[in-house]
Amino acid sequence: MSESHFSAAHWGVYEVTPSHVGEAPSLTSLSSDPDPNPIGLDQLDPSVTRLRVRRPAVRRGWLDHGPGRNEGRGEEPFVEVDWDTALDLTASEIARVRDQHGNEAIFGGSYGWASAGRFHHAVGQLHRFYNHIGGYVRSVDSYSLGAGRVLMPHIVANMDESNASHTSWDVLEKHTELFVGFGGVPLKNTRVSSSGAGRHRARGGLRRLREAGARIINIGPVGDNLGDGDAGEWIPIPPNTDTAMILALAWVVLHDPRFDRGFLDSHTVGFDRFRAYLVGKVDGVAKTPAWAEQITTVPAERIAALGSDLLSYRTMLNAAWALQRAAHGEQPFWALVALAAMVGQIGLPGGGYGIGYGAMNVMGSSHPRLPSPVMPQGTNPVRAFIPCARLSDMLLHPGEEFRYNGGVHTYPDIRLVHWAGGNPFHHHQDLGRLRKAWAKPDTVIVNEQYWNPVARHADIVLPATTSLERDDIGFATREGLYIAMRQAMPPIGEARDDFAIFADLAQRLGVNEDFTEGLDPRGWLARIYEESRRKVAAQGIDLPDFERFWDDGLIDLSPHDAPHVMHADFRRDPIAHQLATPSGKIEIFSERIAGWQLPDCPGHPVWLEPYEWLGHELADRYPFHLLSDQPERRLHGQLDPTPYSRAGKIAGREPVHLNRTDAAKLGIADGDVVELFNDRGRCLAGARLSDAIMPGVARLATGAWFDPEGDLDRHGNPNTLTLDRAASSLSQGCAAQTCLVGIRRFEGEPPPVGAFDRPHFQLKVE
Ligand SMILES: Nc1nc2c(c(=O)[nH]1)N[C@H]1C(S)=C(S)[C@@H](COP(=O)(O)OP(=O)(O)OC[C@H]3O[C@@H](n4cnc5c(=O)[nH]c(N)nc54)[C@H](O)[C@@H]3O)O[C@H]1N2
Ligand SMILES: Nc1nc2c(c(=O)[nH]1)N[C@H]1C(S)=C(S)[C@@H](COP(=O)(O)OP(=O)(O)OC[C@H]3O[C@@H](n4cnc5c(=O)[nH]c(N)nc54)[C@H](O)[C@@H]3O)O[C@H]1N2
Ligand SMILES: [Mo]
Repeated sequence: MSESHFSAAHWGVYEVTPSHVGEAPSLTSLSSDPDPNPIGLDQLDPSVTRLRVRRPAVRRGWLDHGPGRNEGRGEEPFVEVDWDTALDLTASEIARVRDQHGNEAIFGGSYGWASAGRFHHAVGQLHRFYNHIGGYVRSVDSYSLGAGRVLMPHIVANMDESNASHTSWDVLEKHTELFVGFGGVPLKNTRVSSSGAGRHRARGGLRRLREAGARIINIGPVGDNLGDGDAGEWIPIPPNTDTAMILALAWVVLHDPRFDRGFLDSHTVGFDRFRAYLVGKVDGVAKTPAWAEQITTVPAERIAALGSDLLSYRTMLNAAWALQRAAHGEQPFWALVALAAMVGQIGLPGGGYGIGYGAMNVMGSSHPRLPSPVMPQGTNPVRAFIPCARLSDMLLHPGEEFRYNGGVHTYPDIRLVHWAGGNPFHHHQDLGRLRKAWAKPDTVIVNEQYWNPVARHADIVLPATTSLERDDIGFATREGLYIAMRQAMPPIGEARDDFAIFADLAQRLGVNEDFTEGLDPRGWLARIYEESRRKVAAQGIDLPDFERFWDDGLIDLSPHDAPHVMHADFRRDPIAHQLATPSGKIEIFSERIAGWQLPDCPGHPVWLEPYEWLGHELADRYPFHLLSDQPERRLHGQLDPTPYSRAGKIAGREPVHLNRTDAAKLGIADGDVVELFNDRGRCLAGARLSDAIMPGVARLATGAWFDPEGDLDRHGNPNTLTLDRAASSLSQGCAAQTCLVGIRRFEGEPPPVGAFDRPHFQLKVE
């Protein structure tokens, strides 16, 4: 721990300078990052470290009465215990549930982002551990891309492939003349890439695109989504209505004299079915700009003009991931791909479609695509699973059936929940409902770094280290770096690595050798690095050996950068480079999906009314569409207590962005405490007035640590309000962006925010 070295985080790479013994090291951003961001630089501030879990802790009622007495979960004080006690209790409870109810009663989905680092990835360690003791009920897909991840492989490509193969910014800069972004390209989101954003490229990419003369359009409810100064066009559109506009653009393209079927005939299937729908042969409604205007409020002439422009220029059509995190979220993605196919530029430099320029840093990278170092997880003998966003449904409705991706499955009966590296009290919708569901299992075990809402809702809390407190390897897809993440400081309190925690649980359950394979962390790092190095060598790139890499600290792959065009091979030769869809082509109509006869996801893109939206009668009671978008100053709930995150709050509460005219009508001034409410819950927030948000829309970012007092969240967590209903029976994806709320000024003295208080501890009374 002597000289300066590196550490990777999802939001960037740090240069770490150790300090004197007993003092925190100092963190700065990677010097070669052209657009570093401040997230996490202040994570060692005492106001943050005071919230670390220092010792294992057990909920009072669970300690006194054992499993199954759940009333006090999330309410009772904790009792700190020593590691041996905690591990004995945990291992014997796992053994009890396994023996009495079987491994199908253990939920180990443990969805969440955990921390960067290829070995100590907490979720992976948990899965590996449970695989060695007979398996666990897993979760599939993500909250990020619930609907998209299930739909896209049927019609064009799987999302991992897609994310890693987007056309690079250097190509866009040279060729794109018109960039149309549904949801814009919000730079705040490009701060992050899973496993370690290296050098932040989107700001520069957008700027150079603009300087090269491209016209950039942001279509969405939020106006300031296009980077520096937001110089660009903004077409406001109410949330969840994009599909109607995209269909109308397709109608315009279809009726343009320049429309050419060439690409559709050679590279797609099913266009005629879609065409029949567009012109009204299916439901008697032609999807004209005038039709779309009624739904979207976007003037028909503006849609007509834009539709024509799509054919006049080299056009990139892009959608934010948020569009599919909604009721019928499959439709905007499918419609966008269909429209891009009709425009005919897929596979041409700078043309076609993008799914999430602006969702993460990785999109648009020109770094090489290499296989990552991986920690093997073994195999899971348990077949039962859930789509991750069906968590409460599973806990509340064991034995009930659900549809997913063409199949019918059954919710298992869960007795034990174990989470490491995720926070359901951050990520899940309708937290009031989740609390009821969460009270069902006999026992909840959580490995956590901080006393955050998920730790507070556990029975047994096992304190985990942070990446600064352990050795690891940083590597993220197309981020161009291998990072030797050398331990920068000793663990705080008695925190232990998740690997060590699971190794000790494995010891108590008799599978320690299988779990560790006799290797310590350094042994594992060398093994997974060397395996990755061999695979990379097969792609013609030589990496140094592990010792050399560890000494150097960083491998920079930029000398291997190359411009990239998504689907270029497929365009050139659709037979030799066929897609992994049933037909090998882009499926504008999918026989497979149509065959499942799902009323909420038919065989081609359609407009379906969202469960809640501004066009719904519920809007009379709850007249605001709530967007719960990604937070600028943190990653989800991670690092919410940092000074940087807190500096974005209004008197300690999360800001809710409101249109000025709406606020005036409600008598709300900038900085006021307001209450957001609907039939599901209530929360407080601080009003931030803006012209860059449509009337009728409210924007409250996720991530404020849930701080309930009765049915009121005092801090501003939008998941107190969101709807816990699946996007469709195809995907069962998260539909958080489909949510209506009412808003009023909070009168009187607002209750203080308690989210960052330390939990109440009791001493163990023998
Ligand atoms: N309303 C609404 N809800 C949403 C979204 C939305 O747009 N709107 N977005 C959704 C999306 S896209 C996502 S991806 C999810 C994100 O949801 P999560 O990924 O669950 O959120 P995080 O706050 O990142 O949770 C990660 C947790 O892991 C802990 N952790 C970090 N490193 C370690 C470690 O090494 N060991 C252990 N044991 N723990 C560790 C952190 O302290 C943190 O509590 O939220 C979803 N929820
Ligand atoms: N700083 C930071 N960056 C992050 C994250 C974070 O927590 N912090 N989380 C990361 C994760 S896990 C993910 S999955 C990605 C998510 O990436 P996204 O899902 O794309 O992110 P959001 O911020 O939810 O939405 C992006 C924008 O879409 C717009 N939008 C929302 N609904 C609609 C709609 O119906 N129509 C239109 N046209 N626009 C709409 C909103 O203006 C919003 O600003 O972000 C990643 N980036
Ligand atoms: Mo996500």
